[in-house]
Amino acid sequence: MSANDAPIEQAAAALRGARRIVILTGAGISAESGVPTFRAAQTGLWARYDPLELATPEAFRRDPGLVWDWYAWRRELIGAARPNAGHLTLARLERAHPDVLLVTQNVDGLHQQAGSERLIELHGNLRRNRCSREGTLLDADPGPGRPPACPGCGAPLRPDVVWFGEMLPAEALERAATAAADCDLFLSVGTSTVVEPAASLPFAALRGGATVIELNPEPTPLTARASHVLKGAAAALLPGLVEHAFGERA
Ligand code: BJW
Repeated sequence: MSANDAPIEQAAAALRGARRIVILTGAGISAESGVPTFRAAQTGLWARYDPLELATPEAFRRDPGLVWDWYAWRRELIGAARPNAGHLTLARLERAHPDVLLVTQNVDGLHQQAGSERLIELHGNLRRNRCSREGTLLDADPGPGRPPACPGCGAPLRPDVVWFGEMLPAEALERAATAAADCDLFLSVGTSTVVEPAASLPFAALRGGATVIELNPEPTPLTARASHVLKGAAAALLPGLVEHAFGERA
């Protein structure tokens, strides 16, 4: 690899030589599927809605109907969304390489729809509900009510997502942190790298000696430390990156 090679070729060479790959995704990978990100200045969810009014346990206790309705709207949005070339490429990468772990902060389920199987969801999944008292998970249509009542105990149902101030699922976080510390290549795609503890994962990978590739149209707190920076949209850049790295195998 020479100094004249384009960033994508350098990143592809690192990917090709990697034994253990961890990929962290954020809202940016679903942007081209029509799912709004959180922090974009004009179009992001937090530009229009106050996270403290909607994405905290206190907000749900204060006004469960408002929170339920907001998530019902988001559910409709993601229900209509389809995986894009970025999601599909990561699923292909998993089939082309023996040791790939995908860690997502997204709650939209689009990686599963694209065919990814070795997947950790750090912030839950909006397609599921759970009982706000006992934690019982419910996949099925929860029935009427704002929010509907748990069929087991009658407590209000809530979306099975992680709100600010809540702990992430312990086993998922533990597996993701261990994999990040042990990998030799970490690919961060479409995340602003500001929400903890997920934001610490690429830095744990760097401390473990991994090569870190960041793919994002905008700079983040990771950009200055990343080994390779690919500036652009996930659906546009990921297919070329994986094609350069693995050719017809992916
Ligand atoms: C593209 C693109 C394209 C655009 N292609 N890219 C330590 C220090 C300071 C604070 C804390 C800390 N530890 C914990 C905290 C508090 C808090 C936190 O981190 N706050 C920070 C904001 C300061 N963390 C928590 O509360 C977490 N819990 C926890 O740690 O418990 C223990 C504890 C609690 C309190 C104190 C201390 C310890 C829980 C975090 C839960 C996050 N939940 C949400 C909502 C989920 C449900 C829902 O969907 O409504 O998760 S918030 C939201 O942010 C969502 C996302 O998963 C998450 C990350 O956002 P993401 O994915 O990065 O999206 P964006 O919009 O920020 O960025 C998109 C990126 O894509 C941008 O960079 C674009 O440029 C890029 N992009 N188009 C590629 N086409």
